[in-house]
Amino acid sequence: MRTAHRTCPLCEAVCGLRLTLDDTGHVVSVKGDPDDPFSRGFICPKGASLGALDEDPDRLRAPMVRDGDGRWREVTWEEAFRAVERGLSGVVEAHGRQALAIYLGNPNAHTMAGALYNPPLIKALGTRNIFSASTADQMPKHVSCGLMFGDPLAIPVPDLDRTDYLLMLGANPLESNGSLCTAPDFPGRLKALRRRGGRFVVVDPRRTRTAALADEHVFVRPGTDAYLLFGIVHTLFAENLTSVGVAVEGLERIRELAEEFSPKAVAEICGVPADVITRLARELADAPTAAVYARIGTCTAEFGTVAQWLVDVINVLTGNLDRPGGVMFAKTAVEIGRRSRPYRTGRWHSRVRGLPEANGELPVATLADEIETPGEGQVRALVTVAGNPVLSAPNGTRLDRAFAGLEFMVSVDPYLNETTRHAHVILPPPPVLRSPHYDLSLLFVAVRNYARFSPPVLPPEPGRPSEAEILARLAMIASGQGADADPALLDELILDQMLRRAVETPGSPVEGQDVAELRAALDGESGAELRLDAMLKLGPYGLSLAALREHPHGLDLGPLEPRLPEMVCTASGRVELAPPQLAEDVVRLRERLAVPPAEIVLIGRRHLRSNNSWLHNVGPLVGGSNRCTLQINPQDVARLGLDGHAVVRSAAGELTVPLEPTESIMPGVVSLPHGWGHAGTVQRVAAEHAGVSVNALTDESRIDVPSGNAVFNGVPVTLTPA
Ligand SMILES: Nc1nc2c(c(=O)[nH]1)N[C@H]1C(S)=C(S)[C@@H](COP(=O)(O)OP(=O)(O)OC[C@H]3O[C@@H](n4cnc5c(=O)[nH]c(N)nc54)[C@H](O)[C@@H]3O)O[C@H]1N2
Ligand SMILES: Nc1nc2c(c(=O)[nH]1)N[C@H]1C(S)=C(S)[C@@H](COP(=O)(O)OP(=O)(O)OC[C@H]3O[C@@H](n4cnc5c(=O)[nH]c(N)nc54)[C@H](O)[C@@H]3O)O[C@H]1N2
Ligand code: SF4
Ligand SMILES: [Mo]
Repeated sequence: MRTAHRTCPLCEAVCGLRLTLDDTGHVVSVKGDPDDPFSRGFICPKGASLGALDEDPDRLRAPMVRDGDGRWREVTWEEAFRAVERGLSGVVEAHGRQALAIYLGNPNAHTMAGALYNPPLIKALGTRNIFSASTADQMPKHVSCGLMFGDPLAIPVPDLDRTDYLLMLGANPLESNGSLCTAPDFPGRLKALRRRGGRFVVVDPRRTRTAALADEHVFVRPGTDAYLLFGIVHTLFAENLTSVGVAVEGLERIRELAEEFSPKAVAEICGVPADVITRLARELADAPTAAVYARIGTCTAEFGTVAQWLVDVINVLTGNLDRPGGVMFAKTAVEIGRRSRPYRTGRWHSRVRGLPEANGELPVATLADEIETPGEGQVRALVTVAGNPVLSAPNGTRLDRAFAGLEFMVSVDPYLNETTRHAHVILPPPPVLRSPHYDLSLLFVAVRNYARFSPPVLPPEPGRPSEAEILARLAMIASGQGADADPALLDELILDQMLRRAVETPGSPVEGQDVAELRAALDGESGAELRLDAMLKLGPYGLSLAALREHPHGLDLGPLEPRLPEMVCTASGRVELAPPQLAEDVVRLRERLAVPPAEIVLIGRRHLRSNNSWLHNVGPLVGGSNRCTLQINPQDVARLGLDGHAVVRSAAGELTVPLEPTESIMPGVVSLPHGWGHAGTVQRVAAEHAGVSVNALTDESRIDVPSGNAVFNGVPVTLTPA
């Protein structure tokens, strides 16, 4: 028996784990790591199942190729990469690079490989057809922060451990463990907030476990957070409650924009009494410190970007941006230089629907259009990395059909699933415990500054490439260097560029030094580790891989500290309270006020033991409360004469679903979790708990306009007896 320590890669909470393994490498137990200064021993059932997940017999262990007759065959890595080379180069030669597309899924945010090797892969593909789960998730926050602060990665997080008042909308961290707010043991931190006399208010159309823990729960009609938040902004101005503490632009303009959205004017559409909205505004202004935080329920909605913008407008107006106890910016150990050019969107547009690019991506809501619509630039080949858009994207049913018509598809994924079954080649990454780990993508939204490197717990399997190598080889194939090119060359090229830039940057810790000497001093077992070492050495704390290896439980880098004006890179140099692009979208918000609301709308749901679409093949995580049921208020069950099951119809499709009547959901709202609807027999456990895919109902034609984000919450539906 031996003990090993590692960060959990399954959700954004980055918990430290303590694993016990036997001498065959089998994981005997997984516990929370009590010595991790950030997570302090916290663990959830998913982390505890990491061993079972890695040892799942249905995980792919060798690359797979699908032959003309539709049969899958295990092949060698060399054969697989050559098949990719043939597939991609065939499409590029016949149709050019704009016929290529890539989709990056959520786990890329949790792997070093995803963070380090997707950027060169995207570059090598040379296409503008770049899609990811971000436009089914947090793109509204990137766009609002990009336009307000000048940088889409300048995302302030609630200072959870010090705030006196937390207003949380559209998030359920007791199930999700938090998002765009990296806070291991989020539940414990919320309880601590209340214990120290703070106040915690949750706004959600469902009385969730998080709402049950709060001082107050406010029911809101799905999709109407932007109105509610405008009602708060209106009140702050009307009652002279503003106390702006940072340099801003557009104060008068935001006051004007809020004028028509008085609490009285928005109460009906939100389903929230006007006096509650007024009181929330007063409480936020009166609290010694306060933070407004909004997540998936607010982002993946028709006015996601406007709502996310107003969240930070309120944080600014109440004097809470960039101060302890308010909302603050983390400083990661790998932050190298700040952005200098102000952010903008729409540098190019999608071919079919003309939707603007944001963060270099196009909305996943238009991926099917790009594949199905003939013409110059039609997508004919797709690369997916760690994604399952057939279950996770709006109108996944249509994507399912569209993928079947692709000329070539390659997926980097450990499973043969609803999406990867359309691939011609599947390249499986090694198990989690055979990969090194550092959270390059999550710590910039952590509630404390922190760093932790986890070396692989188990050695690599002979002859099996790491995920970093798989992605590097794909990049080299895409750039025309062929299936046999050495991935180390890509690392050397990137390291050389990184170091060269650093020695030429005035004020950098290595300004004027010799690139070759710096390169020789780098440490790491792989290209990915060498690159991490370089980033740590160039980063603001002057760390290194060696320094982090000395802290196997993680290194606490202290509480968040004020970071303005450094974080702001707008053209004005100030925080923009009323960016024209967002002010423009208020027109759409105003127009919507006049449209009668749908009788019943659909929202999503997450379960603690689930993780989007891909943990349903792990026995201990399915069954019990983690089931694909439609939550519905008993009043609606009676009114519609339903019993047992119902047929749910939307503009996009229809499903028959089992009902779960519960008082915890508002009348007029129904909730179905996403990530279900498992097809096929390769994932044996998941097949027994197949469920249905809510994204057969979500409508890809409706998006949040400024960000192009999918609308998953507030989807109009009708219900009839099954
Ligand atoms: N209706 C509705 N739809 C939603 C949402 C919702 O709330 N409601 N939420 C949205 C959100 S927030 C997100 S992030 C998206 C997620 O959308 P996706 O990322 O497309 O979907 P996942 O289910 O996370 O799929 C992850 C895939 O990665 C694979 N995988 C797991 N680990 C690894 C790894 O280490 N390497 C590689 N290469 N592959 C790996 C899994 O097998 C799986 O195929 O779904 C969105 N869809
Ligand atoms: N256990 C588990 N953990 C996860 C995941 C998972 O699938 N399972 N997925 C991970 C991912 S990819 C992400 S992005 C995060 C997401 O983390 P969270 O943002 O916390 O996501 P949810 O748990 O879906 O909570 C969203 C809440 O919004 C509410 N809601 C729906 N519509 C509205 C609305 O219009 N207004 C308001 N105010 N509320 C609304 C829903 O009822 C729900 O309670 O979770 C991550 N962690
Ligand atoms: S909360 Fe998230 S990071 Fe922590 S153990 Fe659970 S899945 Fe892993
Ligand atoms: Mo997500």
